[in-house]
Amino acid sequence: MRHLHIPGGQRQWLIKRLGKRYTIYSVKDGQPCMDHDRSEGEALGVQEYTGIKMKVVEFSQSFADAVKAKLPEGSNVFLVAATLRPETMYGQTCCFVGPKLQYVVVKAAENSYYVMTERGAKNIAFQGQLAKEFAIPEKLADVQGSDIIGSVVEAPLSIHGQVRVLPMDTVLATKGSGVVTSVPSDSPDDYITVQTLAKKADFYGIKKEWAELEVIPIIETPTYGNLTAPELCKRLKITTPKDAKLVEAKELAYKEGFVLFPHLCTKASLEG
Ligand code: ANZ
Repeated sequence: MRHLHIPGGQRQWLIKRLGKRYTIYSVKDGQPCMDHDRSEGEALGVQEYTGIKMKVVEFSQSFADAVKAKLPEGSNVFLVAATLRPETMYGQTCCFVGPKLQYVVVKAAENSYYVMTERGAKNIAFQGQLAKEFAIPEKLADVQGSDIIGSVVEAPLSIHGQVRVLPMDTVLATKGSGVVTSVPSDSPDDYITVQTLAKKADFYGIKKEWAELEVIPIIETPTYGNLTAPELCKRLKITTPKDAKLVEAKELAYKEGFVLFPHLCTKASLEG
């Protein structure tokens, strides 16, 4: 599933697929909106993400309490993460939500419901991805991120098969779907967050082992080996998820692992 979002805060423009072309679309006017017609967000382009659907296979008690009674019996509920690195999904070890963020449950199809931020749901509604097309989606339930933590989701391509939903304080409400797939082998943000969660499991209200799934090597790079994110965190002496050097680490990881060598897989990941 693909969807787009407009970077940079709350905008009133959404994106609608017209024929085979994406365009900035005004919900208010019910038509495409050219750059010079916008009251804000002039010159903004679109960012394409890949949506990763992760079916909830075990609900935490608070997640079940918030949503189950509001959905038909036997419904499938998916957390939908937005990623720029779908090629790294083999190494997913958990799924992050922002504990303080609000999420909604919207209908995607018969028996199928998505969990994401209201903003994310609004964006994909205008791209034919939800049950009701070209309309502000009706939310069937609200749930706070902290209530979802501890649930188990299917990670469709991950070698681990099923992973836990864990808290990440740096998840932005204004980006993607507000749900993040964690790949600690290649994302320095993800690596340092799972390390911190494992170290302070009690503080975060999780079980230590939930954050200790094996970090899987996926992409071999000449400079950083096959565990780019751990190596970069070590070299740049990054020890907390709030470290400003993470911006530089992310740039270096993208440059090496994605732009230069997107196709080099390690034996382990191919055989896994
Ligand atoms: C898996 C992954 C693996 C990612 C990897 C990156 C590297 P930029 O480039 O800054 O746009 N992400 C998605 N939504 C997010 C949110 N609401 N708050 C915080 N982080 C979010 O970053 C895009 C990446 O940021 C996405 O790709 C996602 O992590 C994360 F080796 O997915 B990625």
